[in-house]
Amino acid sequence: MKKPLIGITSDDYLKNNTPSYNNNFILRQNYCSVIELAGGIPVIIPYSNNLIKEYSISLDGLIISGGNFDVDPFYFGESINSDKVKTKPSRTNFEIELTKEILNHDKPVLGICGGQQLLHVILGGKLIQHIPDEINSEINHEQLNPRNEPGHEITVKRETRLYDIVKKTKLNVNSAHHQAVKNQPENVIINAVASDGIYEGIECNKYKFCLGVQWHPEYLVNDSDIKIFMALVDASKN
Ligand SMILES: [Mn+2]
Repeated sequence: MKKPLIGITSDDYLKNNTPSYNNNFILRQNYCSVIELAGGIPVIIPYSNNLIKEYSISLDGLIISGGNFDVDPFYFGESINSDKVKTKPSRTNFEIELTKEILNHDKPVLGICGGQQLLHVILGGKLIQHIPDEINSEINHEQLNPRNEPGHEITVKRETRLYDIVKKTKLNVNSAHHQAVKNQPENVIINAVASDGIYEGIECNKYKFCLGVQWHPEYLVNDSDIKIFMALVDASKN
């Protein structure tokens, strides 16, 4: 049986912050190695708005990766309210258009960290623009220890897709985010929560497989993390 082709959106790296032929599309290796481990074929997706239709036809599933930037609050009807918000307009625009087209084909989508936040916005949700501005938390969601170690615990809600995948109500996860999902619009199910109330995962059962996690499971911090990628790969088989 053919292994499913899983696209992973890339980040951009502008050398000296100026557009030039030295620019790069980049992606951390473990996004790719976990897909290989889970039985899929990883492929890194460069941004080209001209190829969105072709990408959505060729790919069997999509990972929206994270990055050190934020979705422009314009997309959820707000203006920027924190100087900690950094945007990447061309990346966000491409990821929104690609994800919508993949969802139109009802192909599986997994949003990771900032990718989960983008997925939430596509599904009609809003984001907390900077957690410390809005929530008094005992948890530092930008953990200081390495990302291959846990940052905090989360509670997975029963009767969710995520629970079906991990079969546990408590997970120790890493945490590298200063924004978070803010609300629960129609069609969005919050499937995981931290002890301070910050939402740590979303899903939408309007689609075959539409899942977002606030942590970075590609670091395989706990035994359940690989199951998320196996579920994505499995759902991407036709
Ligand atoms: Mn967190």
